[in-house]
Amino acid sequence: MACDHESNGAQSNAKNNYGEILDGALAISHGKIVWLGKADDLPHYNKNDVKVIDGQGQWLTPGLIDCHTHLVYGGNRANEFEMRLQGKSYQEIAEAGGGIISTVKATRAATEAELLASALPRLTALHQQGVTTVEIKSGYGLDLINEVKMLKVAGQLEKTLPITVKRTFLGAHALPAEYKDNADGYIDLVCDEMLPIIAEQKLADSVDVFCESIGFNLAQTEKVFNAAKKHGLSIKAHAEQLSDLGGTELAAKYNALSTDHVEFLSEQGIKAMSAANMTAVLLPGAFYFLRETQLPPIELLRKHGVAMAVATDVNPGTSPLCSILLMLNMACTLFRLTPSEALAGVTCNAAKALGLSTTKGKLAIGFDADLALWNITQPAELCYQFGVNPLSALVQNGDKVI
Ligand code: DI6
Ligand code: FE
Repeated sequence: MACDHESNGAQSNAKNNYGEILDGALAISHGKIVWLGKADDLPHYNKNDVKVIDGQGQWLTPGLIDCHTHLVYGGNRANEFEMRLQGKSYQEIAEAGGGIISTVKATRAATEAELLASALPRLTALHQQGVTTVEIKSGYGLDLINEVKMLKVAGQLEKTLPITVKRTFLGAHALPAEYKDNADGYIDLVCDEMLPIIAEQKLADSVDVFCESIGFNLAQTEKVFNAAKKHGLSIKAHAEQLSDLGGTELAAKYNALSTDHVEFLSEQGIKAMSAANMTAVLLPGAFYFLRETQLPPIELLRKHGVAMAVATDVNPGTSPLCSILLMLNMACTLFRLTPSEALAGVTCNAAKALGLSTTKGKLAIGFDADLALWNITQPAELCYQFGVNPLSALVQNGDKVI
């Protein structure tokens, strides 16, 4: 797959390279890959000492990684979907108490158990399509108690399903009603009260900000990045989704892992990402669901050797789509990624976007044995066909879980 982004050169998103080993074999010990190569070259082993899984000629890939979701939330927004189809705009719906704030109300009203129960089918759907690592953001609590509640639920999900969960604190997602007209006051709350406690209780790995005209401005975003840095958390940004505010260049200055969405990203922003070795996370589900027309600058990302990840962005407002395989298809049909690039986007480049590029997202010695076995005849099938689930086995940390 198009994974050699470490070279950080123009060829880094090589268009048609899966790095395949035909008639291959792979050995696992203590949850790690310890050998891989041609089956004929497999070192001698004693059949009584090992458990053998016969792949029967199917294709084995790394377990898939969904590096951007908001899958813990209360309620849903199907009513707003209907309203939009009857001609109401996103703005009108938000003014009538809908939008992100309606999900905040439902999330605050839900107990941890209720949030867990509603998130589980969404995560299960991803898992059944080969996802072994998922990132889950907070951002529908918007106060300490409810942001902590969401992050705890994300942690419980990891204990409920055999899946690795990375958590991201997105307190700076939207302005809660009680801080209307006081965005700076809310950012102080995020930086001075929420973030230190969340970091201390180890409830998150990263911090994210919705840097946008309808989100938070550059100065507010920078405050959150500074606080994240101070507390040793890595940084991500929702930026350049609806306009080009320059959030990506700011994120690059703070050595962020990724900028996500990026439809409006400029070449200057891309150069900054390349210099900071950041990943661009493409979210074709939100592009599709919002009927966005501005395409992300794929050709320029290729030109500057910026690694591209692909994720679902599962959320109730702009991407209620719990299918990583659908995202593979959309990344190719809507964004014109090659299947090799799209597959790199849900494996090695998704790992990079989560700071996991030395342990996950590749079939390589020393990497975690997270593996997906597919009943397909060529890798492009994972991007090409949709609606039939070709997953035939899933291994997480060396254990067969499907
Ligand atoms: N960008 C998005 O597309 C989602 N959040 C964000 O920062 C929207 C979330 C929602 O509408 O609930
Ligand atoms: Fe998002």
